[in-house]
Amino acid sequence: MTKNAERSIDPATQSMLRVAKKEGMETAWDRFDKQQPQCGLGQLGLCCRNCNMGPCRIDPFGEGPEKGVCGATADIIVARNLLRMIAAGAAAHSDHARDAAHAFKLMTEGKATSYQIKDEAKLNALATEYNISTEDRTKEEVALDLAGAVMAEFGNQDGPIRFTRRAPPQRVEIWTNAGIDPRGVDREIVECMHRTHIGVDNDPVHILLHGLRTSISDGWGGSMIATEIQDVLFGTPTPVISEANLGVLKEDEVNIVMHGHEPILSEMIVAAAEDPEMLDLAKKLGAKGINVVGMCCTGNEIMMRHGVPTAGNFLQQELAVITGSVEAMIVDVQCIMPSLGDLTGCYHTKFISTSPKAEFPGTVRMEFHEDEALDTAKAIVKTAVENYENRNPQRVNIPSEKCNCMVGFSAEAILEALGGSPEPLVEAIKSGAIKGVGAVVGCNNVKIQHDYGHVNQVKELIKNNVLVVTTGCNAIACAKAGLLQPEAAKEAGEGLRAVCESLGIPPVLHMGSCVDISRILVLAAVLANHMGVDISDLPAAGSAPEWMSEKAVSIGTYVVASGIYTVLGTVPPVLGSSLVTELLTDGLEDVIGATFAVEPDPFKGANLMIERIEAKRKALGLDP
Ligand code: SF4
Ligand code: MSK
Repeated sequence: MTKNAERSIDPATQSMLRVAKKEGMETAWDRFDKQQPQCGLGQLGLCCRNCNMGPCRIDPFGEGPEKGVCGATADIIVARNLLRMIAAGAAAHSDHARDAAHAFKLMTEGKATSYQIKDEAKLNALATEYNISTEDRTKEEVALDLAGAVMAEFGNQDGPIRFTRRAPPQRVEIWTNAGIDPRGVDREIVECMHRTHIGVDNDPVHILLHGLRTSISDGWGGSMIATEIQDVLFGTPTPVISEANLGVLKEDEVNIVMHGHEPILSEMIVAAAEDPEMLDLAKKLGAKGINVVGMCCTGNEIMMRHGVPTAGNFLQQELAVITGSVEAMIVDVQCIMPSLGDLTGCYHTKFISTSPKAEFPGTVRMEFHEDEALDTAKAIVKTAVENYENRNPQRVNIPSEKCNCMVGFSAEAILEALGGSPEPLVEAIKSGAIKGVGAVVGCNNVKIQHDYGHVNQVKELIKNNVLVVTTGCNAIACAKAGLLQPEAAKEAGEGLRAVCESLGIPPVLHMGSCVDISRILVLAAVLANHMGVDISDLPAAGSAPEWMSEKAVSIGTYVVASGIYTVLGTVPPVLGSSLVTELLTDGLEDVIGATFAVEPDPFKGANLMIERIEAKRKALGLDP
C-alpha cells in the first residue's frame, strides 16, 4: 500500500494527498508524522498542569513518582483531566447553542431582521413544552417568551432542565438516584473547572459522576437547545438529495467553502450567494455561477436543510484549499485547523474568519453579527466572487469523485417516513427484520486511516440488519462511500433491506451535525417511551470510530449516561488509571445501565455493538 493509501481509503483524498506532495504542501498527516513519538504520559492521561507546583507526572511503570506535589494520585489526575475534556466539549456545544438562542432572541425583539421563524409548528410545540401559552397570541409573542425561557436554561441554578424530561421516566429516576440530574449547562461547566482546581474534588468516582452530569446538561440541554432553536429559525430538515466529496467543487464557478459549525452564519451565506447582484458579478468576472459547498458540521447543517453539497469531512479541509479552486474558505467556530492560514497563503484562497470568538493566523477578518447578518454575508460573498479573477487555472486540481446522497433525517422526518408513528419501526425491530439501531458518529483522526473506521463499521452493521443513524464526520464519510443512497439497501441484510426498500430510504440515516446527536437522543426517547422501557433496554448501541475532539468526549459521555453502550475507536487518555478505566468500561453499568468500550478495529467494534444489541433483544424477550 502506498503511503497515501495508508492515510485514507477515500480516492479523492488520496489523489489530493499526491497533489499536496507534488506542490510541497504540508497536511495534518505530515505534522502527525513529525509529532512521533507522541508523549506517552499524555496518552495515558498522567500529566497534570492544574497548578504551578507542577507540571507533575505519574510514572506508569511504578518506578518514578506515584503522586503529584499536592499528593494527587494517577486516579485523581486522570479523572480530573477527563472532566476538563468533558467541560470543554460541553462548553463548545452549549456556546454554539447560546449563539443560536441569542440570534433567536434578537429576532424576536426585531433586532435581527435577517432571520425569521421557519418552523412555526416546532415553535408552538416547544412553547407548549415550556408551558408558554400559544392561544390567541402572535408567533412573535410566543417566540419572545420562548427565547427568554431557553436563554434562562443555560444558567438554571437548581435544575431540572426542561428537555431532560423528554427522557423516559425510568431514565430520569436513574439520573436522580445517582445525583446526576443536571442543572443548567453553564453551572455544570463552571463546577467542572472549580472541582478540578487544585485542592477541590479529589475522589475519582465523585469527579466522574459530575462528568456524567455535565455531559447530560450538554446532550439534553445545550446541544438539544441548539438543534431545536435552529430548526425553528431555519426549518426542521426533511429528506433531500445532495452530493458529497471534493468533486463538488467546480472548475468554472466561484467556489465558496463554508467550514465550522453554526448555521446562523452559513444560512445567510447560502442566501447571499443566491442574490442576483452577486450572480451577475460572478458572471461578469467570467464564472458560470457561485458554488457554495460545506465542510464538517456547517456542511451538515446546510446539507440537511437545503441539500447544499459537502466537500468533505474534517481531514479534507486542507485538501479543499490544495485543489486551487477555492475562492473563499469561510469559517466560524470549531474543528478549523489553524494551518489553513499558512496554506491559504500559498494559494489565491481567502481565509475569512467571522466569529467574534475565533481568530486564526492569516485570515481576512469579516466579523459577523446577527443584527446585520445578511449584509455581512453579502460582503463576504462579494469578497469571494471578486477573488475569482485571482484563480490560477494551472493550479486547479479538482478530483472527480463525488457521490449522491439522501440526507435530512431529523427525528420528525424519520417518524414521518414511518407514517407518523414509531410503531412500524418498533414492529420491524420486534420481528427481527431490523435487529436494532446503531448510532455511529464523530470526527476523523489521523491516528486511524481516514474514513476506514467509519465506512467499514457502518457497512458491517447494516449487513447485520442494524439500522444506522449518523451525524458529523461519520455522516460525510458514509455519504462519500455511497451509503446514504436508497440503493445502499443492497448492502444491508435481508430484513433491513426490505424495510428500506419499502420506505425508499437508505439503511444509514443522516441526522445532522454534532449538536444534532440530540436528535438521536430524541429518537431513542420516542422509541423507549413507545415501548414503555428505559433507553438502556433498547436494542441500540453507539460508536465513534475515529473521534478526536473534546466535544466527542462530552458526546460519548452523555450517550452512555443516557443508557446507550458506546464503542470508541480511538483510545481516550484514561489508561493511566485502572480505576477510571474500569469504571468507564464496567462499573458504570451498575450506575447508569451502560458503559464505554474501546476497539480500534471497526469490524470488531461493530461486533461488540451487535452483541450488545442481541443481548438487549433477548432481555426484552424478542429473541427467546
Ligand atoms: Fe501537581 Fe497537584 Fe499541581 Fe497537579 S494540582 S500540577 S498534581 S501539584
Ligand atoms: S465536525 S467535532 S471533526 S465530527 Fe462536528 Fe467532525 Fe468531529 Fe468536528
